[in-house]
Amino acid sequence: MDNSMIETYLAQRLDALVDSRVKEAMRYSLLAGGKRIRPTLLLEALKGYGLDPKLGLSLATALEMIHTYSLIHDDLPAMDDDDLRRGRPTNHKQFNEATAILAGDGLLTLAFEVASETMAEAPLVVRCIKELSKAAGAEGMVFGQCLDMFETPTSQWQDIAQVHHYKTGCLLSIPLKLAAILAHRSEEEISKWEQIGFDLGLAFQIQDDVLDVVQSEEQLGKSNSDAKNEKVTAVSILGLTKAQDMYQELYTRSNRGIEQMGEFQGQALIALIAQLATRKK
Ligand code: GRG
Repeated sequence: MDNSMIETYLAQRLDALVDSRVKEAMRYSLLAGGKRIRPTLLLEALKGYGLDPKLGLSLATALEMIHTYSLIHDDLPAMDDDDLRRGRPTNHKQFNEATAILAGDGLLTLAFEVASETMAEAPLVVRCIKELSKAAGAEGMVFGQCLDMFETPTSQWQDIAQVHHYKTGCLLSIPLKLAAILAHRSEEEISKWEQIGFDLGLAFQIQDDVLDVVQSEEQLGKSNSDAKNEKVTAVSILGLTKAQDMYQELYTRSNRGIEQMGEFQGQALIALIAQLATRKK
């Protein structure tokens, strides 16, 4: 994965802010070397449609800012209460809780300013911002986080899969959907991409549960608080082998969906998914 274009633009947009404590805290988490999967999916999907990835750079940057805000807030004592993220102390450990809340708020808000700078026709930009808001908000990722925190003392796989659909799936599905919107594809094709993204999101989350068990915190660069918080996970319900088989099958299903996507040139996206399927963190 060549993330250089994303890294450069993330830093550039952040550096444009007036200096402050909140800017420092935003920079601390945003430029801490995440995998940049969500923005990369968007740029690769645009390339598959023969479009210049620069068309999606603002939305890709916004997506990574939203993802980073969610990690900062998820790590807070009121949520998962974690100490380690992206190989560093979590934002509230490095600064304090109030600053971490503000850093998350600052990133979430900046994301929409940056998204509005997308160089496409205005109705298309408005549609993209609306879809991004829905994926991130109280019908999307925030809804998933709410289910996860307050509704999941369950051992039913379907309930857990529903949490993953919203909490992880929405933000992994939206880059593919946005690329199809920017490429002026039909509503039917946009929906197909959304479904491929949800399969990818579920695969990614089950794999995350597996990695939490088979890798150490040092290898992952983040705390594993699931056991401490008595979270039910794919591994605790399905067992390690079944969970591994399930995420591989979901990645394969995503690839099949991409191959069936008409004129779309899917090789690079499929190669990216192959990298995801063998990731170690
Ligand atoms: C606080 C509104 C709110 C939401 C939090 C993202 C999230 C929702 C919680 C983080 C914990 C978690 C396990 C989420 C599932 C998604 C996931 C696996 C996130 C980690 O994403 P990576 O692996 O992280 O892409 P990097 O650091 O590489 O960007």
